[in-house]
Amino acid sequence: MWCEDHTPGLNVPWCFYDGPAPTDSDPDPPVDPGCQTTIPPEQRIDCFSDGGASEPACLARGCLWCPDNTPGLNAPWCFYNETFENPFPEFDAYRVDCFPEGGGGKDDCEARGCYFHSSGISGSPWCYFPPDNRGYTIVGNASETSFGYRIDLRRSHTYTLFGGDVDDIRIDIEFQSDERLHIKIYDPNSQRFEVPLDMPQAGPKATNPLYKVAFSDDPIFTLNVTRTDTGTVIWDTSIGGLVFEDQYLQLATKLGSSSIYGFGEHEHHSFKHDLNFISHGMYSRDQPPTHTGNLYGVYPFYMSVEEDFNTHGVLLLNSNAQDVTLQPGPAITYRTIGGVLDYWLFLGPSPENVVQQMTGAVGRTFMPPYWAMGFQLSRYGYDHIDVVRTTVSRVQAYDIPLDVQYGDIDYMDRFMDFTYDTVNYAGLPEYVNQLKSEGIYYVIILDPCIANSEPPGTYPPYDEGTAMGVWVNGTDGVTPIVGKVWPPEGAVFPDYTNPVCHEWWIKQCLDFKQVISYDGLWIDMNEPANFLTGSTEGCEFNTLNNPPYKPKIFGDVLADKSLCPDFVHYAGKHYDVHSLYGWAEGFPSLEATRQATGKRSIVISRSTFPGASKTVGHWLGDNYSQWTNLHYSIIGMLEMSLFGMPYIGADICGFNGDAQYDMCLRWHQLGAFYPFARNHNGYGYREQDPAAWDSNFANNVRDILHVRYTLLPYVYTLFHQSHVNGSTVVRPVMHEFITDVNTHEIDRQFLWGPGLLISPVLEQDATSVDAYFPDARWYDYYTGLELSASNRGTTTTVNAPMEYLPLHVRGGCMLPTQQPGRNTIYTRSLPLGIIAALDDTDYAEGEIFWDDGESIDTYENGQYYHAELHASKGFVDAIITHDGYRGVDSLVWGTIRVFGVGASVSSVTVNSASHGDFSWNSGTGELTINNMNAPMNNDLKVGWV
Ligand code: MIG
Repeated sequence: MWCEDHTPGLNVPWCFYDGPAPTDSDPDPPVDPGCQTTIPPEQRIDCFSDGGASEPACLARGCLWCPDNTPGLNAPWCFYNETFENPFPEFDAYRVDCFPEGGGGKDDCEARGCYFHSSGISGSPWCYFPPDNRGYTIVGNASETSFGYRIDLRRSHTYTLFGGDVDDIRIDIEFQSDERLHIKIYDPNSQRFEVPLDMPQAGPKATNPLYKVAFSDDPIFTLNVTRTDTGTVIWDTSIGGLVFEDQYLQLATKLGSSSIYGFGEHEHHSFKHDLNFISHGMYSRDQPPTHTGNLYGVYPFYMSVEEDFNTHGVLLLNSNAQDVTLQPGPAITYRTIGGVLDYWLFLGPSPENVVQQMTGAVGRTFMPPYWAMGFQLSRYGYDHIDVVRTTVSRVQAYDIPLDVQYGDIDYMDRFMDFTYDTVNYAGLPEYVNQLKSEGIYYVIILDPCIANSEPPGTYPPYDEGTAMGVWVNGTDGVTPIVGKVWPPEGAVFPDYTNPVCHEWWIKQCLDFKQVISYDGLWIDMNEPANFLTGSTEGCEFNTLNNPPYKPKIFGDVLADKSLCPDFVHYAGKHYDVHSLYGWAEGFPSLEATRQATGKRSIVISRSTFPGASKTVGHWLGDNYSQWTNLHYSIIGMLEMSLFGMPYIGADICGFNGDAQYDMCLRWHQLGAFYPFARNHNGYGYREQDPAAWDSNFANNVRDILHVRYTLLPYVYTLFHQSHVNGSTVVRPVMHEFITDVNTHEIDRQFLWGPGLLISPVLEQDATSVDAYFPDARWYDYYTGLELSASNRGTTTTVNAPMEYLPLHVRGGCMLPTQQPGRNTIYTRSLPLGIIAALDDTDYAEGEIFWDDGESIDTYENGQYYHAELHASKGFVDAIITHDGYRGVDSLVWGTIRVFGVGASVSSVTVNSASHGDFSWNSGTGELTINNMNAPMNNDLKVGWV
């Protein structure tokens, strides 16, 4: 044979024997017969699914080796000398992977007590749990208890996946309320880690539950949850796969519907999930958004819309590294490597009910101050305080609304918390006070970590923290571990699960308030992030740091970009509490900034967990200055709404990369409707604040922010409702129109509350939007013109030239408004107003919540104003239902816009007095009443004929 070969360094002969070379003892060796099989490539069963096949290794397994390069087929070259029948093809879509770590040939599979069959569905595992054996069986009788059921189970087999099997487990099924069902699967003989959230306790069994629970033991234990009035399956664990090992807990269940939303924190590319064996890993991580990658926060929560449009939600309260796989069955498989299986089911039945019930259990959002509704500006890389001054001034020069300016780590001295750079940021304390006098608040970033090698006595945060013993410790439980992050020279990690750490942190924040008079805190890097793997010493090799199953998360090891799992916190091993780090930091941070300012304040946090919104808002992290990221930010917001995190937004114009003009302008239009509306930029990228482009850009941003500011009383009222009832602020369209399946996949449009539809342009060069309008009356926000009846329930192309954001008000809704201005300090004394959009019955209603916008717990203390708004043919009123805030004594109602007034209007009365300043537009049907000057502390009654 002659085959040239140029592999560097190999020096193989170009002329060689075709087969084994002749030797003295065997001068004529047989030629290798080559591959001999009648099995066609498409029917081959991979004998080397664990990867790395070679011919000798393959033959050693007794399998066949036949290279095949059929394009598109990807046939295994090493395969079994047989084909396997699939006895249960109808089960392909439900299969629960018995080799989740990858690999697993037939023998390895069967050694786990699992089935090995080929599958007709791509992505369906070939090694899967048998549905009807290999599980647990009931010990004795399942007992009915005062709260529901307690069931003791025993392992029915001797197989194992990763060892550490728990033979005896217990399930408590608590009928906590008619809507809330708690199912906890745990080890009754050994205390395992449980998430320290203050969850509702079991009381007497609910009397009229929306759910029914059944179980069977034939031949293994399975659990079945259905909706009482429809019989719809919520959960049905009869697909097998219940595993309870020390470091591997798994539960799989059939679902009654393929309409699944949620799980986080991820960058998802559609709001509604693809169930084709897609996995979602969860473990908090300093990770710029990457499709399907585990990001900063952890939310093991999904919402499901049943086929008859009832909705339910399920929370797995577990903080260990974990993943879920969605199967097309539909089904779901949960896998976590620690803790217990602690499920909370919320039966809705509406999507808003589900979010209200979930937040009712984990905790509802903090009430943001009014100024937090305003526009906010930030960047990483204001290298000098003069750059901040220049930026703020030019934004002010264009009269662009601005409520909050941020200080990123640039303000610090060598990136150390509780210091500022007295060279490049000389004069910062005075500048912050100046901003405040102009009505602009200042929020500073704080990273968790504290420099550990300053000369003793020069850096109190470290000295005091060390004295109080507040750091995360190594495995001995007493020696603080050291990482490199911000600050990069070496830092210790505060253990926010320790109450003593709270004291220390609050004191540092209070002390620093004397230096920089900040108004709120931005807590970053709290996954916790580390530029090293584990610590300066790395990590030991052990079962916590190197668990037998690593969930489908980024990094070769759990310690990647973070701490070693065997490090010790007050509340447990880092292994268990890792994803709770940011959640735990939120509490003392809000407490600190509240004590420091004496006001309601805000904390914005990067890593969050269910219940975190009690103390913090969240931004979607280090996104990219790319068009695709506009769309993803809507999906991210919608998901955070489901997770009960309403104060949410993405970095407007993107963090990573240089923004471009059109994209950044469109992004301001979209971002004007982020509840947390902040333009933030990464280090070294081109300036992207709204005044950094040209006057056309700046004027457009001012205009759209004026629309936002006009609607601030509405969004503030939505936050009040979220704080009190747990409803969403940014609301999926689906939530309001659940019986319209066309709304179930909408993730390019979103609502503010029930009444305002936002349909932004998300693509380069587009000058129109294909917007879906569910069946309702819709009015153009700007002109009051009603959408034509023939477009109801259809996708309609709406014009959207460069300077225009399509906004529509829904018939039936009333939105409180206020005259816009350069920031909320000014606007809060301007006249308020009302937009009333009449529905098919010529009716509309709404409400307004108003208080001083900054005191803590004004609702709880009764120091607020609340009015119900009503409108119909011929009248609008605002009826006060609570009058506990005297600040309204100096406020007036100014303007009312009524949409959908079909007949001409000849006269108007305001509180019984004739009022001449009105107009009715025959082209649009909008009645506008101006300059009413009606006192807000009286009921308002406006009539017309
Ligand atoms: O290593 O503080 O996500 O918003 O500007 C980067 C600097 C640390 C990450 C945050 C980003 C912030 C940046 N921080």
